[in-house]
Amino acid sequence: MINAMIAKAFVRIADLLEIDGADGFRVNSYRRAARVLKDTTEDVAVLAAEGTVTKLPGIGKGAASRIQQFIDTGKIDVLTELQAKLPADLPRLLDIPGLGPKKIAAMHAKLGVCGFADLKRVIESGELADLSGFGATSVKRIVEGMTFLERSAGRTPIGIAFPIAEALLERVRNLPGVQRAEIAGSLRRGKETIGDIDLLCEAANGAEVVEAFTRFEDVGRILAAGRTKGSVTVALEDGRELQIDLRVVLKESYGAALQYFTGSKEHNVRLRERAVKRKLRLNEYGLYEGERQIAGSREEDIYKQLDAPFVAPELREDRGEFDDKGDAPKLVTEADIRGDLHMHTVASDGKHTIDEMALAAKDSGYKYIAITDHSKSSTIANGLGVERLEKHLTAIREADERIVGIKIFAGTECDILPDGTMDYPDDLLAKCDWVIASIHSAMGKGGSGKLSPTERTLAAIENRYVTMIAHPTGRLINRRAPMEMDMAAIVKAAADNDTVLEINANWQRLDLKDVHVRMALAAGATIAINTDAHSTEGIGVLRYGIMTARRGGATKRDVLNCSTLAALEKRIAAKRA
Ligand code: DGT
Ligand code: CA
Ligand code: CA
Ligand code: ZN
Repeated sequence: MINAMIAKAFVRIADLLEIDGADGFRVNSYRRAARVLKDTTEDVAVLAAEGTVTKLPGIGKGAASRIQQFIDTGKIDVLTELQAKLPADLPRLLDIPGLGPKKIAAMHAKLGVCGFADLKRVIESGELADLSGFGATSVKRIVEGMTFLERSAGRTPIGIAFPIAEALLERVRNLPGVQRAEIAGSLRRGKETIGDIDLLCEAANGAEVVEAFTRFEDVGRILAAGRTKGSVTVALEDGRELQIDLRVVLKESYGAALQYFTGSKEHNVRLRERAVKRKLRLNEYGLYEGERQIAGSREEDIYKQLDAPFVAPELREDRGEFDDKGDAPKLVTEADIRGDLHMHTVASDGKHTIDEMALAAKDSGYKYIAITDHSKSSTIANGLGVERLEKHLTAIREADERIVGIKIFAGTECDILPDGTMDYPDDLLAKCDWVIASIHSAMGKGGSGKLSPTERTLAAIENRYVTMIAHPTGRLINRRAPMEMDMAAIVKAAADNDTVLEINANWQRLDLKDVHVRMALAAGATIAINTDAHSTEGIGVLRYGIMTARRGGATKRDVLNCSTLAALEKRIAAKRA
């Protein structure tokens, strides 16, 4: 649907208007219209064709004409004019976490800041801290935001890169002469963000394959095109470019090349050391004893000939993957998952009903789900007050009666408040089958009498009705740094109190992240891999959570939602007893 694109353009207009110092009423009308467009289930293109867009709340004649303009031309004049009017670098400051349009407007108007270079200058000179509305703490937060942005710059979240890579892979596989093809690089290792996409294929006619690859539609620029390698770019929705490398190799080198280009570089260094120790030579063409190739066509053979267990791609980070003497761990797979314990519906900020979510989950082969809408303090997410929650629990249980073949737990995603208490009283939590606790507000450090995120989380972990902590560190990949937390204390408390820690599979979160999963498992805590789906399509992000779990070394025994319904029910009861 075009709704999301128009909503994005409206948010952009609101941001730029605000930077430009426009009056608040005008700014807010764009923001409100954007929210309405995002929330409505009706296709705005259809409404526009019928001439009924203004029926939507908050969409007046002006907004309607801008929507029409976008549908007709893909552009909106107001936006084009604002972009021309403001210094080109100025809106980019919006990418800095913790820096909004109001502050940017002030530094532009009062200090003449036009972009990153100016911002750095007024920070160093102290002018920014002296500006009214800023101060030392606020400047410190901006500096942290800039550092965070620099570190994440240029890396693409896996959830954006993976679908692009899969579509290209499919087309490479269909090219004449191509025998087999796979995704390599950091994407095959399931890293949360990737620098570029690496594809590998086997074919004898390399030059032709590369040539055809560079002519795929969607290709932006061609960076290189030879007999064994092609590099191109594709444009991303946010205007950035993503690089794709395709390597073409012969049959006898395919496995060695797959191993080499999967990386990581650090893992490859360790593997090559093993080869050297055995007086062998390893490169992207094969494993050699003198001039004789002893492995190359199949990736497994490389590891076997080096007396190493086959290391799953997700573990190839030189984090001790060669230390285990016995068999490699049997990492969790998507097929092991039997249910989803974190899902939203239209009752709070989801798009689909209880029945729609349950049926979609059942179609995916799930045996159980938990419906967990937001609690009352999450007002922007339309969180449920006490009465609405009680009604909702009844509705979920009715749906559970009605729909056969899948168990639907009546749950809640309850906010952990700034004072460490839960957003609902214990007697209400006791009425839920499944209680998720999570932090959605006041994510700063705490201090001066306020509780820290660690203290709040520990309080929730110790609550006997809380079964799971969702997205424990609160980060948003490339957008918001994690809360500062004592993860060692949290994983230990989770293990001690039988409270589950979530891997939120949403690719913007992936929280817990890989190294935290490792810590949690080492401490003896149980994890769950959930989608936090806000729509039936949201169920599809599970794969990213699985890759993160595998990077953390998780087997199906470590993952609560791999257990049977009976075992799950026993576990929930045990914590409450
Ligand atoms: P990225 O793209 O930054 O997310 O990370 P990777 O791991 O995909 O790195 P990339 O695309 O530069 O190279 C793909 C793989 O190729 C890398 O994981 C290992 C291998 N490789 C590339 N250059 C070297 C190198 O100089 N030495 C070794 N040992 N391996 C390399
Ligand atoms: Ca790469
Ligand atoms: Ca690459
Ligand atoms: Zn949620």
